[in-house]
Amino acid sequence: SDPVFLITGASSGIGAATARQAVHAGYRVVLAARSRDRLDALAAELGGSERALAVTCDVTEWEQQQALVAQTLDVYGRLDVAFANAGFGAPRGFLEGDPAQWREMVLTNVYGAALTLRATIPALRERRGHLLLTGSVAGRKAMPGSLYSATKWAVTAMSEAVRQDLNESGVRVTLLSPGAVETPFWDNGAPLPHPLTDDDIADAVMYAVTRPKHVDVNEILIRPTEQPV
Ligand code: NJP
Repeated sequence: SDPVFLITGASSGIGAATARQAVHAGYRVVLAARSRDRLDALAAELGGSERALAVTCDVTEWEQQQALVAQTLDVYGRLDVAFANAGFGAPRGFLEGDPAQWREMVLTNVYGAALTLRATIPALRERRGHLLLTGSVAGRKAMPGSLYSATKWAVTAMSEAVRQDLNESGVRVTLLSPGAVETPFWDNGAPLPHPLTDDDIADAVMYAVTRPKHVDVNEILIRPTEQPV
């Protein structure tokens, strides 16, 4: 049977672009996010239940992440690649940020990603599979006043910590660290004239997963050519 590629944050942007490319490359995909309608539309576009399974999942809820993996194994019988990609950036910094939004952001970007690792690793180990995370350039370089940046530093650290946990089990770990990508992440349009596209990041994901099994691409950092920091 064809290998299975699970993606959180699959309802738009980088996650949706990756799902399209993964199906094109011969994977069956599991699409996870909170927006049922958008997941259903994408699953239909990708060929329906033979190729794409839409699962409603809030990544901040452990039971929902467990159910996501359980449903994946029930329906498709295996899990080969998991992409912990769901996340968002609360606007404004330490001077005027909204604590309620901060709570959601920390839970989504940090705790949610950790739960995805926790839920998927047992099945990935069985397949000697591949784990990917979406960090950020902001997870390598602190951005002024940005708690978002701090959440992505946590993702960077998590990727290296889990890699060391997993390297003996044959599971590969890749961190994607993008600069500005034109997606709904930016409410009012990306802040650069020539941002990356969601497919630029999906290309990098597919590069990492299609290397030979002895090659573990640990991090891919990509900026739009004109992005200074
Ligand atoms: O943004 P967007 P991106 N549970 O808004 C989902 C990082 N990044 O593709 O739940 C489950 O199109 C949400 O789905 P829904 C960024 O930090 C971006 O740009 O239906 N899912 C949607 O599918 C993030 O980690 C840029 O609302 C949840 C998806 O997440 C990743 O790239 C730069 C959720 C967000 O898709 C993908 O973002 C960079 C939850 N609780 C890093 N909350 C950039 N765009 O410039 C949200 O360095 N989602």
